[in-house]
Amino acid sequence: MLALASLPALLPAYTLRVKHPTASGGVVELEGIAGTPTGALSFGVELEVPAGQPGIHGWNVGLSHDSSVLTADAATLDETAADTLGAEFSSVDIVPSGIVSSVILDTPHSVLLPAGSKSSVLFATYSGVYPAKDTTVQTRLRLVDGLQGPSGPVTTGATAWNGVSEAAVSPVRENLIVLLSGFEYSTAFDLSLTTDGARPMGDAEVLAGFIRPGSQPSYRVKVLLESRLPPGSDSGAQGWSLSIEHDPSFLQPGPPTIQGTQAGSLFSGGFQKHELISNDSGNGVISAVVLSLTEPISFPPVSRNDVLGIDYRWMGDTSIDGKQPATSIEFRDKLRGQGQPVNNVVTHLGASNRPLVRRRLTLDLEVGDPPLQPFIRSDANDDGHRNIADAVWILSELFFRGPPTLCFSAADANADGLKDITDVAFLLQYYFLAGRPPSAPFPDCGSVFEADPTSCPLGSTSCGAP
Ligand SMILES: [Ca+2]
Ligand SMILES: [Ca+2]
Repeated sequence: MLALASLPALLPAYTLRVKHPTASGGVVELEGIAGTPTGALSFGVELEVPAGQPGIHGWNVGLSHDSSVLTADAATLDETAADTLGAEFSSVDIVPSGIVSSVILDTPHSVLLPAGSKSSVLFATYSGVYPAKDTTVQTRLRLVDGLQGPSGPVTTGATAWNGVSEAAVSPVRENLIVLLSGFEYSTAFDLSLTTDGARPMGDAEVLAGFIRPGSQPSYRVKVLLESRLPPGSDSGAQGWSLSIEHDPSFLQPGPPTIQGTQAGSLFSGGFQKHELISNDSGNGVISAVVLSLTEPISFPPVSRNDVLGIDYRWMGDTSIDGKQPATSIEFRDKLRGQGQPVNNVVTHLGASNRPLVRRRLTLDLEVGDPPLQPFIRSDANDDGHRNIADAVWILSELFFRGPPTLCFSAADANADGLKDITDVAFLLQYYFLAGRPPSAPFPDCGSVFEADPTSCPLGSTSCGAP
């Protein structure tokens, strides 16, 4: 056994750190349905060798957990430095209340964790059960001394090699606090996403349609909040927070707004904050609204309201005719802006509720010109005849609650994109005062591309299929 010389103090510290991908400031918060298993929770331990310090030749790790909260299911050195550097000796064992591991890289000291490096030295997987609704249990994964390994108590630390002799080092220990929180889905509130023309299909709203080659259309997406509180409730949703993800390679959102929504019309002296997010938490929109901070304003207990509008611009490739791009916009908890990660939550009587049915919006598109429905401009009543009856039809629709013209463009006699009294006057001029005739398609069925591709839907005239 070599005598261990002590290293001078005040040099940059070696650090042994417990890690999790979502840990922040030494805390990892995990959330799940109350009473259900957490599934596999994976953590790592990392050894940092500071620049300018001797390399590391071996280490012992004792990692303790509270076995009343977490169960250690697996511990491995695969993919750690012991594995990738082919350690001469290594062991890892799950023992009561912890995991212990010892590694020696090689006897001739030719293999070291070098100065200025960070290396994984242990991976461990735990499981537990999420606690009761709205409660949090706190536990710690701690680097400790004295856990009983197969060959005696283990002292957490490392051995450095300065080229001449070995020296024991005591890395700074960065433990991790683990918070497990339980929630239950609300049966009273649902959130969904929709846009004009979208249809429900399974657990999504689906917009199927065409994108003209080279175009970048915008879609006004609405967030809908449905409330189904029990009979006798005298108030409904008072506020909510939303976390909505999209794929930035297909869509770019504009500023979210409550203007023009039912939330916007009820909003009175409340709180609102909206952010576009593009960071390591994801790409999306977060929004928080409280309808009023001073008055008991809420939605009706049983109601369906739009609460947010977002214009998404299509950013996907539309150069290839026939391409069929598809993407979804969906609720996903934990997008993070300037504040804490945001969950999708609805507030009612001061308590938070997690909406259960959370319908996403899928855009299922095809690049190309949409098939056009043939029509006769001016034949508003769709009887195949062109005469004064069409002028009367439009007049009746506009002013006497007459039946609607199914193909908007047929009633747009002067082809200015509007359906109004001017079209009536235009037709009377043409039929009785030698005014100019309607523009194509006229007098026979035909197709033209109108500025609004939805103005003459398929099947809306008797001119037959395109
Ligand atoms: Ca007609
Ligand atoms: Ca018109």
